[in-house]
Amino acid sequence: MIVHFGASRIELVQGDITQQRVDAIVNAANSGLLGGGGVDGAIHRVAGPTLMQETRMLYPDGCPTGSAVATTAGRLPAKYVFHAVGPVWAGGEKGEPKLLASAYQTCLELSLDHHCQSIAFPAISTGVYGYPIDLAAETALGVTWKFLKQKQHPEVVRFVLFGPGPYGAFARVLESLAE
Ligand code: AR6
Repeated sequence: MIVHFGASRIELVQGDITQQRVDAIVNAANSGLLGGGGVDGAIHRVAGPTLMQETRMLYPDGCPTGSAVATTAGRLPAKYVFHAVGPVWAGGEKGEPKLLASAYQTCLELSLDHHCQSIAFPAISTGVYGYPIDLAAETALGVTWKFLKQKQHPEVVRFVLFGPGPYGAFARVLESLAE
């Protein structure tokens, strides 16, 4: 599914984020930037060891929840990896929506700082961190919608959803925003 925004567009695809040919891909990291399973494991596996060397060297104190930091992308077919730290879902009353929104917002700002024309996001926090996919889709797409309306940049914001369930959840929200 593609929704156009003047010079920009939001794309939803099903697939593996490590295979995306975009300027920046976003990792769903932990605040220690220590690597792990899910998207994080897949990204580090494909990128190779330079990714971890770089995060250790540049960000020895990690990255706070609700923020993101940039590295190069090793062997991935992208220029940058933005390591974003989403919140662990704890019922929704612990500031999770705000933290998730700010993780996405920081990545979109990093894409401007690094002159990226295209960025690909996974559904941050919706795996190990347990964030309900429908609510995560509302936040992810809401932040992106507002950002593109204001900045008309980057040209492509792609959400790479892992399977039909997450894709359907994002598609329902994007359809309602585009109405
Ligand atoms: N491409 C796209 N999406 C994927 C892929 C992939 N290759 N693999 C999984 N997903 P998760 P979190 C989906 O658990 O919830 C790690 O251990 C997955 O189905 O990767 O933010 C980190 O080190 C889900 O919808 O990230 C942290 O400790 C979404 O990506 C912790 O997990 C996010 O799932 C972060 O947890």
